[in-house]
Amino acid sequence: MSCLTGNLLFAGIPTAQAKHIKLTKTTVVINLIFINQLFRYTTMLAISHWSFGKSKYLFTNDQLPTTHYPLPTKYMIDLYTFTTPNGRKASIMLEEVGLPYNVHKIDITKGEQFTPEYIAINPNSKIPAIVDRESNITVFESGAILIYLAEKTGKLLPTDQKNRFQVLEWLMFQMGGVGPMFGQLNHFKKFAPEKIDYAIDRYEKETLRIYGVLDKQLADKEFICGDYSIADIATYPWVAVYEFQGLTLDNHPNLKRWVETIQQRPAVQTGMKVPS
Ligand SMILES: N[C@@H](CCC(=O)N[C@@H](CS)C(=O)NCC(=O)O)C(=O)O
Repeated sequence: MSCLTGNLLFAGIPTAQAKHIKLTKTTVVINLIFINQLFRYTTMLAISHWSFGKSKYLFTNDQLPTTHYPLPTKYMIDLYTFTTPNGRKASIMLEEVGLPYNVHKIDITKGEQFTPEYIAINPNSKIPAIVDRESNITVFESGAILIYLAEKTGKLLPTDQKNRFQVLEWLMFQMGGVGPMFGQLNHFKKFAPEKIDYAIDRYEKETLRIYGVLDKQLADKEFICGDYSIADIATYPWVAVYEFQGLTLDNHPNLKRWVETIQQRPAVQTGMKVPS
């Protein structure tokens, strides 16, 4: 007798087949096994429903596994980030404009950027990303996040066309030059399993050349575009790691003065510690 027939008997379905089945010892045993399994399954289901409901109240955001989305959150902006320069651009900006935010740590060393839940937020599987639940807008790419937050708050991005485009060109310079070049230097100098002199040399030369470009731009200005702006916020976390990269700013005094000025800002100090 098949399990299916046993199930029919258990369910008491008065089908023609079920009626004509003799209640042998085997039928009884099969039915008992089935009842036992059903009981275990329903108990499991009840427990998991109960604990899921409870978890909403028992856990804080930091304790919840980062792969569970959407998370119950306190503030309107969710920041998905990690302890890297690109992530810190977003946290510094949120601190500077004074928007409260929930921090969700995406541990890129554990591959959390590749979960389907995170890919739904950033299809490129990189940090940072933000979700603004007030406007229902999700933004990835750190440069876009800076522009979005500047526009949302009316801060750190001039509105007149000339100054606005000066900030945007230096922001693009950071996104297309500073970030990728300094990032590759980090990789080949600090993390690559194999030491490749050609790669280290290439990205170190390019990093030093970019230091020179920034140093010249800062010769007669306190900040990259005169006033403090998202161009500075984008660039700072990458220049600030010069010692980690085994470099010095001694040959670029304007850049050194700029780094020292920016690192005094309370918002920068707080933003650089996110995620803790
Ligand atoms: N252009 C992107 C770059 C983002 C990026 O490369 N993020 C790195 C951390 S700094 C990352 O998420 N890496 C994870 C990976 O490559 O798998 C941006 O500025 O947002």
